[in-house]
Amino acid sequence: MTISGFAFSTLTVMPGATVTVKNADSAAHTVKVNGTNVDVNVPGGGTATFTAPATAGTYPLTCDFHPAMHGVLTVAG
Ligand SMILES: [Cu+2]
Repeated sequence: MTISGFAFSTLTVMPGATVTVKNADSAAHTVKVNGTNVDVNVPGGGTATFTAPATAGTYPLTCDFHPAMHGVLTVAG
């Protein structure tokens, strides 16, 4: 997954996959996977990883720092 221009790229992953997030912005972001306890900090110009949910579904993504940021993570069944 990439964060660029204060926007999350869309991504479909398998359950439990390790997801790498690359932040192309100079600002720090978080990836909060709503409905789970995942909320990782991604430094400006940096990367972070998290484990995708084990249950298939569509999970809204938000950023703690920028309430206007919304994305979607799809976990394939
Ligand atoms: Cu952000």
